[in-house]
Amino acid sequence: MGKPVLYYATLSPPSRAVMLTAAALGVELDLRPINLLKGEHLTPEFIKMNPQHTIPTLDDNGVIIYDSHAICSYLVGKYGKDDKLYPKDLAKRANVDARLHFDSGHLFARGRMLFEPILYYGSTDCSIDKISYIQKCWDIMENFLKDDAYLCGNELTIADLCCITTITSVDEVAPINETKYPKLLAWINRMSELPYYKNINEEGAEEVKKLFKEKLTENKSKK
Ligand SMILES: N[C@@H](CCC(=O)N[C@@H](CS)C(=O)NCC(=O)O)C(=O)O
Repeated sequence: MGKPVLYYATLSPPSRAVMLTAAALGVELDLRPINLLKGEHLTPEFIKMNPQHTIPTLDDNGVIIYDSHAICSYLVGKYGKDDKLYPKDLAKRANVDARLHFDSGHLFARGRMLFEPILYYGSTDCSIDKISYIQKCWDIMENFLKDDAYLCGNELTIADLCCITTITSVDEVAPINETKYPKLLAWINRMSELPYYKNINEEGAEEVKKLFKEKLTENKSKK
């Protein structure tokens, strides 16, 4: 059996979430970079594999999975020595699933509404409405955290690994107020102390922030 192949980009938060999960599990991936700006995800071969043409896409010896959240839960089920990152207990699992859907449906979705038109379609729309819509997530996350270390209690789960990559990609354009969100900021610091965090998340998050600023300036200069 070969290593699971991951089609990814470091600037993609969901790709980094899968890489963090693999690192937490000690699973080695065969990493295949995809350049979204060059449209490498839109080739007929890629679309045949993933009709949604998104990264990350996993090919685990013929098992094709797309959507980072589905990939992360698959990796824990298939390669985890235990179920801590994605508990089998139904109530605990439902809680983790709820946070994963929060990432998909709220956090990442709102970030994407702001980022994608600027990165790919020449837009200059960095309106306060889009920014404050992202920041509404900070209220919700502050409440998720209660007095716990992680988003689903005191055990790290894939919900943390998925949300952290999104939040650290958008927190410059949608800043997190220190006074209003101390628990959220403490959680971000806690996540940044994971041994595999720096290599996998930090550079990619900086890369997407830089690209966002460059594209916004470039798009504005063309108007
Ligand atoms: N919910 C998906 C979102 C994946 C996604 O939208 N990825 C972006 C890059 S961050 C992408 O591939 N965009 C290209 C496209 O949608 O055509 C996941 O978690 O994997």
